[in-house]
Amino acid sequence: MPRLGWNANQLQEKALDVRRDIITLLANAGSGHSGGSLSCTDFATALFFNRLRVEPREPMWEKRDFWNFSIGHVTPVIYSVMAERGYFPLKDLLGFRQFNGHLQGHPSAHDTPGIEVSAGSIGQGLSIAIGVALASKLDKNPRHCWCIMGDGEQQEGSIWEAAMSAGHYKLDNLTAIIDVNRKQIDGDTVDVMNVEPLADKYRAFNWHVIDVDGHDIQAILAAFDEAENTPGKPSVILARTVMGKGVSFMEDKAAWHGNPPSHDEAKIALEELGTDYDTWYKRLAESEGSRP
Ligand SMILES: Cc1ncc(C[n+]2csc(CCOP(=O)(O)OP(=O)(O)O)c2C)c(N)n1
Repeated sequence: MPRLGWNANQLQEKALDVRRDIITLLANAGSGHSGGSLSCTDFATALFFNRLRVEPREPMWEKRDFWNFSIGHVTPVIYSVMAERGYFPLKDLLGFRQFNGHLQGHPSAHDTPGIEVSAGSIGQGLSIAIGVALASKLDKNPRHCWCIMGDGEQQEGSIWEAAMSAGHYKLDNLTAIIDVNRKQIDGDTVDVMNVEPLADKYRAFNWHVIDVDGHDIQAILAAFDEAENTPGKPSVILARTVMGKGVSFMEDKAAWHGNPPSHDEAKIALEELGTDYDTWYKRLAESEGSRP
């Protein structure tokens, strides 16, 4: 099974690369979602480089683990981890949000190999992952299904209908990860419409709940182990994160939900991330892809 199994130190370094990719592709495109992409970076990197059984050069490999981002707007992190993992060349990240490119602003299964579920309309992804998890059980396919959601997204009623069915069908081959960054497009989630206590709600729907610091890679890996090995119920990992994590002027600010950094802001951000814009742009532009 092609699971990479990288350790926490390796993942920490890769997460830094992913943050640098995110800033560079956003500044280059001049549009896109910074905040949620940076809050998801640590667990997304851990998922792709430690956990998922996937074959990036053969995205439809029959026994692949299933993954989908129900928060389709976080394409900067989705495409960055995909490129770093070898689904397509890193230089493609510079084609983000360009006409006729294959990396659209929201994920498109028609355009990007490896993206199985088009997204953008939030609240839909969990239902799709549940369908795949149910079908996988019927097919006796040993794959695990991973669905990433946002905390603001939990305000969608469709999520709870899905959550009820996953608990009912005891889908222990399904793990949801919720990016609990406490912010959403219009401000603080608690003010827009409070979704907490998420742990109690998911427990009431017969889920196994794991509450972690979503930037502590070691804790994330332990949560993955626990989720995969809890029998008889689906698991949800409540990843407590900070919107815009890693870039001082973006951290914990809802204003960065859907905005890209300007070139000047990207320069500052990349310095904070230990590199500079020209170096990182060149790394992407001249790369044919880094297959680990
Ligand atoms: C059905 C639907 N309604 C509204 C939107 C607009 N929208 C996009 S993201 C978002 C907020 C999502 O908040 P959260 O899940 O916390 O994501 P984050 O802000 O952390 O990236 C909204 C309302 C949408 N994409 N789809």
